[in-house]
Amino acid sequence: MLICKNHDLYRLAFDNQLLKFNFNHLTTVCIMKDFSLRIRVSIIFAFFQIAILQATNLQIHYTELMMLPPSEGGPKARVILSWDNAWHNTKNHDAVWLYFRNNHPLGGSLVVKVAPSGHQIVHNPNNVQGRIRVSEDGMGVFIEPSAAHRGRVQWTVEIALDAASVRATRSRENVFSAYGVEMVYIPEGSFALGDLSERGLQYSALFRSDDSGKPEDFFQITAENQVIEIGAKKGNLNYQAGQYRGDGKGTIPAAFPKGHQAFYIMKYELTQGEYASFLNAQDTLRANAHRNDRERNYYQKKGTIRFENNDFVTEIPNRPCNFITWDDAMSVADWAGLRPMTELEFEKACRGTAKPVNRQYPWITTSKNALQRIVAPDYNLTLLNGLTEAQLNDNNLENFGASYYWVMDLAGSLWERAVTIGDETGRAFTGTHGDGALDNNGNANVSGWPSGIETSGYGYRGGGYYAHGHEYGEFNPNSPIGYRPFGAWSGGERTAEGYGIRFVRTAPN
Ligand SMILES: [Ca+2]
Ligand SMILES: [Ca+2]
Repeated sequence: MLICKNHDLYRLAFDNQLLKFNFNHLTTVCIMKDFSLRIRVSIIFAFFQIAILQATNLQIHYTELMMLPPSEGGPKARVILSWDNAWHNTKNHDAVWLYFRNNHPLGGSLVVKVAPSGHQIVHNPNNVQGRIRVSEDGMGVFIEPSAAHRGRVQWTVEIALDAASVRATRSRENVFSAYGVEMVYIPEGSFALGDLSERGLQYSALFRSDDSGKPEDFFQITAENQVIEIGAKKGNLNYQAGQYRGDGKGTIPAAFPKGHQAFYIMKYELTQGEYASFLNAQDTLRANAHRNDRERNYYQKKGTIRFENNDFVTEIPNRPCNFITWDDAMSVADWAGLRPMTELEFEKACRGTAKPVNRQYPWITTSKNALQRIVAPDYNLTLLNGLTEAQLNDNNLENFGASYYWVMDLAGSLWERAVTIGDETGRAFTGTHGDGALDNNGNANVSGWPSGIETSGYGYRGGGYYAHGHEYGEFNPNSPIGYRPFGAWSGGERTAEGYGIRFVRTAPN
């Protein structure tokens, strides 16, 4: 999604003009200003751009790399970003995960880390109180409304960059780029897992075992470092073991992410626009390892990404991204500094801290009759009857298919892939975040992450939409929170039309 190259930018920068670039129905406005003042004190070697559009219109209007001397705080990124329908209420808030790369025009994406401190909001035209939380590993920052608010936010932020990583990735050709993705904050707190309905238990929902292995109650998560024994013993976590559902045994160690600690989860499923953006940042070899546009029936089954003029483009960037394997998805997560969620985090993000109700959907009720968010005949995820996400509130979650925390589409749209508690590989997951760099083949290389197809370590939750004409059922398109008939099925070829992904990140301390 590179829109300008460096030499153009140099020229344009001194023209003091307002430029508009049209891209995928997305208008990126670059306000070119007089930099003469700043040039007196610093060298601007490159600046600009990349905008990722999401359903609430996240826009990164403008990015500039300012090479300030150490006496002025060292290198900084200046970014103008905005999105609609942001919120901060008594329950939680949303956020944008913002991160930086130096990308070669021919592909090749190098991490530019952020500094531990020195970040600030420098312009706040809508007067929305915001804050910037920096990740301990320097992979990026969360920018979020920090006081009661509902509606649009726009901020100009200056993010202090790690000088060493700027030096290491800087070249005449590389283009400094900012990426953002909308997230939802899931607060720290105890919660309960499971579904005790007869149907839920048949579908291997989780429960607290009595001494004969039968359910005696929902299972409580009371601490992040809780060690959980699985199996038919009083007080254990238990479920009906079986193929695709898990081995029904083992220990979930202290380090396994349980959803008790605060974390951020993507507000929407990974979109085709975001996937195209990921592919564009990679060199040819790595992009080829993950491109999905050449798969059989791709365009008949909701795919929209095309390779044109050496760029991956899509005219429908907001459509959820299908036709990706777990490994494709993990490459995006590693590159973006995020990680997969666990199936325990999935349940927390769905229902929050309230006691579970049998056969409950993420919108807290037990019915899907009021759902107004559907996959339309044109295959776009659509709100019916003129609803817009600006109207979403705690009393109409079921119209929007929004979770207790306002995470969208956790049931329905595409199936959610999550690290499973149902096998040893999954239980060994410790929640390490991606570091922005892929291996030489373009694959994720994070310690402890599951990989492969029909191997182990992950599974599916929430149900998903396949194609028009499929009979509706308990998994098409929406599934109750607790059902996990494929909770430990680590399958899914790249040609699968109904499987997607979303990522999470543990909240900074
Ligand atoms: Ca989904
Ligand atoms: Ca890596």
